[in-house]
Amino acid sequence: MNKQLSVIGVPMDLGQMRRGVDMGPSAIRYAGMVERLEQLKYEIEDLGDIDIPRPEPNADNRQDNLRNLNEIAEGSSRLAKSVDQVIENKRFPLVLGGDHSIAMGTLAGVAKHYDNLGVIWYDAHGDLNTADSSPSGNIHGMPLAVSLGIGHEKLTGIHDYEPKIKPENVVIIGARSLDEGERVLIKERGIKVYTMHEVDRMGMTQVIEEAIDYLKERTDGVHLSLDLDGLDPSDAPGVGTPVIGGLSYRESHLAMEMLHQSGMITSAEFVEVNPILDEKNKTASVAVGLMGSLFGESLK
Ligand code: 6HN
Ligand code: MN
Ligand code: MN
Ligand code: MN
Repeated sequence: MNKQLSVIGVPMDLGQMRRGVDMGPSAIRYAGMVERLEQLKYEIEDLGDIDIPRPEPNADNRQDNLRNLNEIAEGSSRLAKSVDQVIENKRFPLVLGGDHSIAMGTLAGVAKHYDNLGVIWYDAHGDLNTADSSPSGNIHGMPLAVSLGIGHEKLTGIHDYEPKIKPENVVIIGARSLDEGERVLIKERGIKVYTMHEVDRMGMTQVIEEAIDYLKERTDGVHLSLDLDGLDPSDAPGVGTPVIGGLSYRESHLAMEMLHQSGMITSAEFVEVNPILDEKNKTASVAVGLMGSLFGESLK
């Protein structure tokens, strides 16, 4: 793994309705991220936080069922530039959210550097909605679709190219809340999904082994987009859209260790940590624990 990490915070809360997730990057840093990774002999540069535009007071921000469209597009394009530069500098981008809408910006900055970027989308949700299929108008439910080139052009065109990724290079893990339009897209585009049903039947070991083999065959880099609501709310309560019946900390810890051993992860983001909804910074600490495993902590 690249031993030079650049951390980028993204205090974005415009992709959904609950305030507080903009404090996710601070909460994760406060939970000891830098110290934890320094112990693993990484050289860490913290680039601070991306400046996120604030919406005009009283503006009609739900135009076209895309709440805060312009501000999110602008914030994401700033993030894309920063991530792009980090990779240009031969460093590993580690992005801290913020709600999951930021993945549009992260992927825009990363995917330019690969012919076939793979993506592991670790999440209770598919984040494959468009303005037409979205039940909420919340853009944090859309970033995977947008990155595939499906959605409003202000979003799909972030960083001036599209699509960022191909459907056959995506693996979703932990899904248990998919909207109707998302299911259609998964079938139509042939996106690989391990729902909780598969995780329960096969076990996390086999799920990750298969995912690694699948991505190894077809990709030249893999981005991990980890939404903390992929975990069960008992382990990660500080998220805006919790769904019961999720992945345990132990399963996730194992998944991260196996991904580390695969050596295939080339960029990562940890999103949806909301300290206001959390219990004593538990969810941020879980995020840091998972980073420890992803970046190579082991007891032997
Ligand atoms: N996330 N599918 C729901 C929606 O509003 O589109 C929930 C999305 C959650 C998004 O957790 O990143
Ligand atoms: Mn998500
Ligand atoms: Mn989610
Ligand atoms: Mn560990």
